Amino acid sequence: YTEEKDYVWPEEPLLRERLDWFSDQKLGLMMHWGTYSQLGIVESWALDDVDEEWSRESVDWTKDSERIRREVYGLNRTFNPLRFQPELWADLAADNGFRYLTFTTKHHDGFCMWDTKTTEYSVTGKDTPFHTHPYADVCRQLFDAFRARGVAISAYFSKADWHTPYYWSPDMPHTETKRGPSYDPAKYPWLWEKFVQFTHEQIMELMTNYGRIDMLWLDAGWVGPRSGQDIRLGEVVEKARLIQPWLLSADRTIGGAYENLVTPEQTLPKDPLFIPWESNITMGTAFSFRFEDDYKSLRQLIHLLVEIVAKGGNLALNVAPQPDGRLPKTAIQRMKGIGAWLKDNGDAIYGTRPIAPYQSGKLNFTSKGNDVFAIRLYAERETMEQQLELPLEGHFSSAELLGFGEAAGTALELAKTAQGWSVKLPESLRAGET
Ligand code: FUL
Repeated sequence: YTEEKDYVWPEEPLLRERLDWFSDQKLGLMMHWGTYSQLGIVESWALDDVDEEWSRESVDWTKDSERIRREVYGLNRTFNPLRFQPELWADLAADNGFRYLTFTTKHHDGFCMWDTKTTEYSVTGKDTPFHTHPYADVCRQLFDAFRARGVAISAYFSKADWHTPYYWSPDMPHTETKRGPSYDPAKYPWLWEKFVQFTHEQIMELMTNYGRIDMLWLDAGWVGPRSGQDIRLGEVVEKARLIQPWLLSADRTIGGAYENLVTPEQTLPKDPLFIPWESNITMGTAFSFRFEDDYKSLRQLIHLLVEIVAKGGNLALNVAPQPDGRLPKTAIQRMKGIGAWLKDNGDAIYGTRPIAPYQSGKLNFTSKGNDVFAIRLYAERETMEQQLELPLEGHFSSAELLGFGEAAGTALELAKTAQGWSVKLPESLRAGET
């Protein structure tokens, strides 16, 4: 991901304001849902048993195209999520402290989850059984439902598209270009231009017909001028901003003017970053639904959130819906657990900014105005200490307890020490569970 020194701050005051807003949100819900969810494997691009591989890098197009058509492109014919309840997803997110939704309008497989005129390969395309359902326009249903509950909308859109013949063309001589397109854009500029137009049209449909969109989350960082795959992104983002002037763009091309948000994936930066960023982290082991999956524990998830926030970022936590439209039971439990924790501790999370030091042992610090929050992360069944040592500079006039439901607001004994400050933890708390 992009380092601070390569980050380009936008000049427009509205965008600066929106970046500040973004940094206040702290918790987003990312959802990868599409026809690939039926495979129950790692990603839309992982075929057969090729896990975590950019399988198409190794696929020989001429040899494997039939197999790909059968295995992946045919998935629209069975996609029929009759148990899709957008209101329920939105309630769960809003009630449990998720401030924005990042939804896969189109993943690398090219299947569109909105009502597009650009291709039949979509939820409303006639080959998709779900297209007759009143909820067929999945993006509309989700965006409206989440927005109605005060959750902001981020439209994930993969710039690479392994379905359209404008990107993966069976008719053009195949090149060795890693991560596609299947042909050399320099040799076939007219075909590449078709792809550019197709991509612009799709993005503009989303930006024009789907109400307020706060963020355009562009995946496939390799699609950009540097790799000879220039889709003239600036042109389309600026066009989109005529309709959505507040639009933040998360391009992953590394350091470009349209990478307003930096998005480390399945990882967090070693140190705090003072630019707008979010870690995209899966609740299970993959972005897409898997039939059997290991979920991170609630404790792990909360620790992740705290560490990310202490480092100045947001957590976009990925939940992978089932192919039938239901959410996995464990995902629901975890979301509720996070929500319960945030009800008690949200003040130390939302709207905060990092301070130095951001961490000291198992203590994490955040700040808001004149307040500093110290968050002690406990392992399971760890004993609570009698007092916490806070290596903080500056003057503090009082300390109080946050969290712990009823006990919130309890004044804590505060003392100046040689290294900073210390607070005593009440005896009654120390008897309870950490
Ligand atoms: C990656 C994609 O390849 C993954 O499938 C996922 O969408 C992640 C957020 O970005 O680049």
